[in-house]
Amino acid sequence: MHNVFIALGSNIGNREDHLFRAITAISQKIEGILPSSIYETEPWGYLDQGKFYNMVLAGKTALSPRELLLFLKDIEKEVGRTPNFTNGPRVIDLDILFFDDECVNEDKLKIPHPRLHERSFVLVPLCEIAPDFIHPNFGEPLKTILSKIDQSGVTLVKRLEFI
Ligand code: PH2
Ligand code: MG
Ligand code: MG
Repeated sequence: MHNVFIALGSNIGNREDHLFRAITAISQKIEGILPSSIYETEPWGYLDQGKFYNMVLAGKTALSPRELLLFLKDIEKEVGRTPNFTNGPRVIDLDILFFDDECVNEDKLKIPHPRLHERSFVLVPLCEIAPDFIHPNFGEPLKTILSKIDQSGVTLVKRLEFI
């Protein structure tokens, strides 16, 4: 079994409902899910869009990195995602952050997620559940990486329990 971290985001429609529907589907192939809280976050990259709900979760899976990617893409479709421009609004976004401490560098799959170290909407929830996890590319714990970036624009919405 592999230890994985996944980021979830939504900024269209009923954002909380989209997150919960995604988690329910994810739990079919990822066990022992540990969710972070849900945060409301200012849009990053493309600013002229609604605020996001973001969270992360940790769990264990037997899937390979590519199988996990396809599994998550299927769930994005099922929850209602339609194609849009880079960094634009989306019903649901599911990104692989870490897969054990593996590094994958393929056209359509980069692990660790190449921008997570500059995104407080990912690092704040990540540090809630795994502050001491060492980033495989940087050799530093996540809490150290978070301490170097601006954390404003990330507001706690709701605490979740073990699922
Ligand atoms: N996702 C993006 C681009 N910008 N901003 C926030 N706050 N949250 C996101 O999940 C997000 C974003 C592309 O995936
Ligand atoms: Mg994303
Ligand atoms: Mg994505």
